[in-house]
Amino acid sequence: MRKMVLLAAIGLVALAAPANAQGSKELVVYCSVLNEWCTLMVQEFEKKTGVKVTMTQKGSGETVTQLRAEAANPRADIFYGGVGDQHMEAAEAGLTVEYRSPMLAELHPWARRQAEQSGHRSVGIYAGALGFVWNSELLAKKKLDEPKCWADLLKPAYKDEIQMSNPSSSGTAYVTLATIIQIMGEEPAFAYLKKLHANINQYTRSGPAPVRNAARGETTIGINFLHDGVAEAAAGFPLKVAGPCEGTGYEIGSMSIVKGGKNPENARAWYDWALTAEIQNKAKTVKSFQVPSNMKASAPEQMPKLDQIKLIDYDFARYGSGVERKRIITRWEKEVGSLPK
Ligand code: S7P
Repeated sequence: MRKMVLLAAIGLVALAAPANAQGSKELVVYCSVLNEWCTLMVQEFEKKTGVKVTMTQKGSGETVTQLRAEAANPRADIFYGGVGDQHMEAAEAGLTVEYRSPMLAELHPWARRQAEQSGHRSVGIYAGALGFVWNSELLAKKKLDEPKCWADLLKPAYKDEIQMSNPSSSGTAYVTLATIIQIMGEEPAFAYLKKLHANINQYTRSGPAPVRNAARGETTIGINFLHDGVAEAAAGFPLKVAGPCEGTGYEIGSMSIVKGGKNPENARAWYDWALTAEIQNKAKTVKSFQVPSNMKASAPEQMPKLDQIKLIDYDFARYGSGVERKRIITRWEKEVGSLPK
């Protein structure tokens, strides 16, 4: 009888507390910033807490796809970094949980707004503007002008010289579509994207890929987050960047706690720690030059300042919505992505 009572009690405890929740020394992070930054975060967190971190690096679009696939049996605890729209999508799909970090008060209003708009299922960790990145040596060799405006990208001289990522897999590309729609209006934007198609040599799977390809001379121009271009320039590649003259959109790179993760206490510890100025200041040491969300952290010198770029009033609530996102991407696939080259 006593044995049965004991077994029942153990059963109840097991139900009440998720596996590994108490005293766990593990954490699984799906990381969507550049690999060097992911590795730095893992090393610093392990050093500080003694927790063993298992990290997988993937773009934010691909990470949301993976979180959806694993929803019945989640493997990850934290989705760190990546385009804020993707975190909104994950929140809307019920893949992440609400958490109000005590660190919220230290964050810029734009980072707190991401928290509020996602029902506190995510929070902003950095911001970065979208624009053009080009290989200045290749551009000079081909006697092409520097791109200054979205309108410039339609020039016949740029035929097959431009790369952008594919909105079906990349959050960066989705920000590009949403930006062009907000600047031009939807119908003119789609007319523009169809013309732009003639000048695109490849739609890459991941967002930062066009920058890497421009650095290595595999494309002349990329449509990217400017900080990714500045990172490759800092590594010695002949890259230049510019914000478009008509204005441009931006991302609020975000972080979320995965629903059903096995190590919720460690996830919250990572979340609070990742919002501190101390760790955010270290991103630039590994050439990640986004604007940090903690107001006490310093913005990297290397980046074009956000107040010197013509930023649009990006409608995160509308363009972060899953329904709108699906509608725009489906329309793009049907009307643009499927066009012959
Ligand atoms: O610096 C890296 C960066 O551009 O990559 C993130 C994101 O994972 C891009 O994902 P996609 O492949 O889905 O476009 C950005 O948040 C970040 O700024």
